[in-house]
Amino acid sequence: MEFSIRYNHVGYAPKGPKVFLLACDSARNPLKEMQPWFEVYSENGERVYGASMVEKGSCAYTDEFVWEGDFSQLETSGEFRICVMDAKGNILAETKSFAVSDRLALEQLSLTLKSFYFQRCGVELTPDRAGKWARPAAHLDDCIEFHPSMNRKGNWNAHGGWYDAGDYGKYIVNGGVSLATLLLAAEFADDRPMVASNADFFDVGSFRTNLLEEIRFEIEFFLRMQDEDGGVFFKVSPIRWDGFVSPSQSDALQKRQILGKSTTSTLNFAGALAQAHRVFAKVYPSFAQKCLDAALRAYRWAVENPEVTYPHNTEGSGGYGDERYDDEFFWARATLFREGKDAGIKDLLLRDMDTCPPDFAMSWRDTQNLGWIALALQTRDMELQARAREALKGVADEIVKLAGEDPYGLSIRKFVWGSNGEIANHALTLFLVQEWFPSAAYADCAKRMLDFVYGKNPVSRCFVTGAAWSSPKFPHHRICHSDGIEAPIPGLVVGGINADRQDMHRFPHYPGPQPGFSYTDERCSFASNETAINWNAPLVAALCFECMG
Ligand code: 9MR
Repeated sequence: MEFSIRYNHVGYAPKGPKVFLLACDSARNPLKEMQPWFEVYSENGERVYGASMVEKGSCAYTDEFVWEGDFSQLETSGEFRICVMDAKGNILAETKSFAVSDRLALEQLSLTLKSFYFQRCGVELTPDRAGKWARPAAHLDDCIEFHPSMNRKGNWNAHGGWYDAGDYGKYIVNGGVSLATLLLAAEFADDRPMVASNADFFDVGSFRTNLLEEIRFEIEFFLRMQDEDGGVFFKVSPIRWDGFVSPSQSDALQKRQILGKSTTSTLNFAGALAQAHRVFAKVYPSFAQKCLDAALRAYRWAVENPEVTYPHNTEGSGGYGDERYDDEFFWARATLFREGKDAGIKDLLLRDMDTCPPDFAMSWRDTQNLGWIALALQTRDMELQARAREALKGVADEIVKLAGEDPYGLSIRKFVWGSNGEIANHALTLFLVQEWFPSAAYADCAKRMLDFVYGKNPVSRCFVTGAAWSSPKFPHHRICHSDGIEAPIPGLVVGGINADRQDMHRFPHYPGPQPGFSYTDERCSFASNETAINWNAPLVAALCFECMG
């Protein structure tokens, strides 16, 4: 029989919840009514806390029996270890040392925000900012052809933007939802103090300055992706999937093309750029106006072209296929309404609210929560605002309820592709609702979800590169595997546990047959070990809320 401790490998905040699990690889309780207990030791071996573990029961997705330990009362900073014992004092399991410090969330925030810089396409990454991961400019994409399916002659300038993930594609729908998520963080971080003075954590001044600079880099690319008629192209991709080569090698090996336009990419663009207007108005007013004008032109194109499907070509890139448009319409309309645009939008919004109820979180496919959030934040119509806030509160309450029923504290009920992104997004929903309905329960639940991402999970892995001893070493990420640097680029969250295991034909070594063990730190595991901007973005936003206290 084996016992393991599931805990946050990076550590905990002094004032935050501090929980961990003891998991035994048997679905039935082997200790019967003899409750295990734990002790926490400081760096010099002193016992600083002790308590008994609380039975959580069996975990259906891992076939484990699980107990929870809570040492939230320990509020001192330092390095600690936990040891769990049975009733007779026999040691069942021990942790490695971890930190209790109010710098941790800020360090992780800066690490994951920086990961967007490392995803930049078409520009040189300089040693002063990129360190050993510096690389020359490649994939300039400033003069590329249209995909044959578009039947269009000439070239297009689609320079810049972030690579989507471990591949070298650039996709508007995923870029847009990532932008919107980061823009939310920017809105809230506006003039709120972080837990500590933060300038030393970031490259160019404060968190907000770095964040805005990174967001603007992607928006400049977005603006280039808008066609003269207002419609927005869907993606830029290599002709065939790249091997594990560097951007420069990929450039030498094959051409890149532009594909699209679709209703989803165009509305996604409209939603993200209308929100950008709000965020940039104070700092770069003329840029902000450009974003709003572009958003309106995109929205009008979509109204004229309400059901243009996505390009189905996946020979060199992912599909991001989505045949439902009402949630994207809702998002675009709600953000435009918030920016003062009307022209019949409000009537349509009322209909959208009925057809697109809020979900636990947003995703690249289901974007209605971005509509609900925009309505909850706007001040043009207080009745709509109250309705939106209540609706999101209902969702947050459901998240808290579900999380309370799960041994690992999760509100997701299936591990899908990018589960870590989904978990971070659920946490983000809670942090947002906490802004309108202050209650410790929301933030507490959200922080426990972040613990999962940083190590308190069935595979005992910190899912963010470069963050802890158990971080992924072999992410499915082309740059990481071609740059000659042993350590992967830091700050990238990998997709994580994915019960669908779409990569079995690549022979990954998953640690067990149960759904909860569907993660492996191997390059071949694109279904569990890839990183993507839409998973990094909610992690940045959730950490930002955590840092704001
Ligand atoms: O995150 C996407 C996931 O929801 C889909 O199920 C999956 C298969 O279509 O694709 C994921 O997105 C990938 C995209 O298609 C291409 N770039 C890498 C993305 C992350 O794996």
